[in-house]
Amino acid sequence: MAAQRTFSIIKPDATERNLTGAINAVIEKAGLRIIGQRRIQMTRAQAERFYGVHRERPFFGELVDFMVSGPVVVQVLEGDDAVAKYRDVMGATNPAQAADGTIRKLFAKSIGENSVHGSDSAENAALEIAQFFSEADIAG
Ligand code: FUP
Repeated sequence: MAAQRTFSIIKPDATERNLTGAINAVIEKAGLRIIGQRRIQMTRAQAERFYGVHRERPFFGELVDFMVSGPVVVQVLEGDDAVAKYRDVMGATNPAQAADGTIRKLFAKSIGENSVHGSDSAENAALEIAQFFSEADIAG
């Protein structure tokens, strides 16, 4: 399979515990390349747009509050089958159900404070990357 891109966020619960490097080590060990990376304080408008698909869900308010509660690291990852591979590396949304060795099993605190985001399809990856990166800030 040709190299594919996916979008990742290292979330506030992880940056707060100084885990960016530890998470990046798991990403790189899995064979994914970090080809774009920026540490930002997300605005409420950015978080609401990013998680707009969940707007009607009961946890939406808490999710947005959490995503703006501290800095995040937005990333573009590249590799063979990157979307599916990163979903595997992340583990299940709920860390109690995540497989051994996954980022969420290793680091997540709860279903809400679950350390990382990864795109769920190539189409969404392209949209999510475009929300946070220009091509000039990505070098593969
Ligand atoms: P994932 O794709 O694994 O990040 O999971 P979802 O897209 O289903 O959920 C997005 C985020 O919403 C999760 F990372 C955390 C939050 N969430 C909750 O807080 N409670 C839930 O019951 C489900 C999701």
